[in-house]
Amino acid sequence: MENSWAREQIATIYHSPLLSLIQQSAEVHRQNQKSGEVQVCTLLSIKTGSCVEDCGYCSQSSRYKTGLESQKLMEITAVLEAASTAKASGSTRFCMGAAWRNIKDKNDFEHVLEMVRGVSVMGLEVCSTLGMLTDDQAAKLKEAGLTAYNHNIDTSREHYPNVVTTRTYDDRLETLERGGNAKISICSGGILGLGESHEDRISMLHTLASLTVTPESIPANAIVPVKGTPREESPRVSVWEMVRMIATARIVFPSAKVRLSAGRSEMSEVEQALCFMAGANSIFSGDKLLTTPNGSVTANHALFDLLGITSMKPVN
Ligand code: SAM
Ligand code: DTB
Ligand code: SF4
Repeated sequence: MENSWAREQIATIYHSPLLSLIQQSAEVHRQNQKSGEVQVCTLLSIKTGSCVEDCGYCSQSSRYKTGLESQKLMEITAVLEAASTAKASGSTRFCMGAAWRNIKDKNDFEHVLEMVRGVSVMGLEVCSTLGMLTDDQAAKLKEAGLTAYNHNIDTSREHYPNVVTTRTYDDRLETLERGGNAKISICSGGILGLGESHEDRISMLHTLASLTVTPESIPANAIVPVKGTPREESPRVSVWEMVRMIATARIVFPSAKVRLSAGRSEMSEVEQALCFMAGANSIFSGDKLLTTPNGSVTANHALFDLLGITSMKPVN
């Protein structure tokens, strides 16, 4: 059902008058999910920097002088400690990110599998984003207890070559396909503020809606301009753009989590509340995303109290 959208239908929703779009998305949200419930996730960069890819927004690409300190794969115990702290602070999903083009077999992958197993037995949902996957790696991650695999398509097929040149759009779709075939939930979304048009945003949603396996979560990131990258001068994305995108995503994917991701710490409480009303129902909590600052856990608790939001329970 969810993946039977025609591009024109998505375009019509996207271009609706903003207030009526928000009303419609809030209604879809209320009918399909518990509104007032938001999933709280924690991100951890388990391997940082020195990435061979050239994603034009990324602090971790070795092509750009961003001043980021690289770190090899973290120790398993340190990762499990971070997951335990995340759980104690109220997160129900733990997402591990590695600055790899693709997962290499042998030691590093075995360590990641161990991390996945360890986080999974804590009763947290486990997500990872490790670059491109093979079928065999996907099966092993699933077996270790991985809930979801994050791999963003970032933008439309047409605009993509203006953002990344070292791997293709089809490479990304193939990885998503592999995760889905292994029965891992798919987490895939994109970034606003990469110089894309409204048509690109609509196409991106249409691509996501046309995947063989419908995404279980859709991150909506606003560009975080990182000094030294080609996107360092990107202007801030207006909250109205974020709200329009989130509301459209909510209507197109009624059962998915729509995650208000990068850029949230730049938003006021009122702006975040608007995003929740438009259908966002997942956030990253904690001081840091992967390499850039995020709002504090205390600020999140205060916002949830203010808005009467409760934290979603894990599915596994
Ligand atoms: N290396 C892995 C990959 O690319 O699949 C995982 C890590 S990558 C940093 C995860 C996602 O974060 C990217 O696909 C992108 O959508 C988002 N992201 C990275 N840097 C960002 C930035 N400066 N602003 C907004 N989103 C960003
Ligand atoms: C996603 O879409 N956003 C998160 C998560 N998936 C891995 C990452 C955001 C990264 C923002 C820039 C940084 O902190 O390096
Ligand atoms: Fe590497 Fe991922 Fe950053 Fe691209 S987004 S440069 S693949 S870490």
